Amino acid sequence: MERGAEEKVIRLREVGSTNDEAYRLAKEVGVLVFVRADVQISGRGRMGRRWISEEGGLWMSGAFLKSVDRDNYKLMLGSAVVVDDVVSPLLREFGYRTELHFPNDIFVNGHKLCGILVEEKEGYVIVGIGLNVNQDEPPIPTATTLKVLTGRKYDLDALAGEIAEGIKRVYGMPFEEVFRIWRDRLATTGRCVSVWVAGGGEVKGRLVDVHPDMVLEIERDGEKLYVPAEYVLSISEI
Ligand code: BT5
Repeated sequence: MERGAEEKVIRLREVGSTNDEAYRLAKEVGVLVFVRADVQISGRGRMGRRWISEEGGLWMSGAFLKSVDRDNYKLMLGSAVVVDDVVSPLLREFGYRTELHFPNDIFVNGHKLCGILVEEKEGYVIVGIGLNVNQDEPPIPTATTLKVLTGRKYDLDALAGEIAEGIKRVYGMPFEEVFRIWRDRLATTGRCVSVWVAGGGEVKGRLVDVHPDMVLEIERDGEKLYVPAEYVLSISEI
């Protein structure tokens, strides 16, 4: 995606969750503001999971007014593409390739580098980016950080500004265009996955495709199954 002017991101020392701060500020100030915090004491992932947010990582959020129905999906998918665009050139020179996993995780060498949480509250779509950057050690064994991979330290304000600017641009794009870019980049397509479906248990099969109405097409023993993304609790490769 194209580049424009970097956004200013408000830096806070320690918060519960930047998603809550971004929402509070958007309501109070009435304009879109991005915030980042050095530390989150109750950083969260999807479905109540915990997100470890110690110093050195980039923990940032922005709260957008929801104007059309699919703004949430547009921001959910588009922000992953934006972060991927920002980090992949930094990693490429060290011989690493990023992988986008459904719906918006970024992995390198099988380890999670970035997770994204999109929440909705009273007309707002809140996008939270968790990117492991300057931590010397991965927060958990299944994770990685830019520093662990490259040995370098990165400017968090500059990364935050680039990401904020990119997400703002995505917000102004049509859903179909964002979806197409995301789907072309999704590494999970064609792979064998285990999908936990709300109210439906585990489905194992090959992820054939994700359709623009956000329905997953899964092939299991020659049979096609269609699972709407909102019912997907988790998806992992097998
Ligand atoms: C996510 O959830 O991947 C979304 C994470 C979003 C975090 C950002 S930080 C800024 C904003 N403010 C917040 O409070 N949240 C957002 P999920 O797919 O549910 O993944 C959670 C799982 O990832 C956990 O159960 C752990 O296994 C793993 N995990 C926890 N902390 C991690 C970290 N720092 N790096 C990599 N993996 C982590």
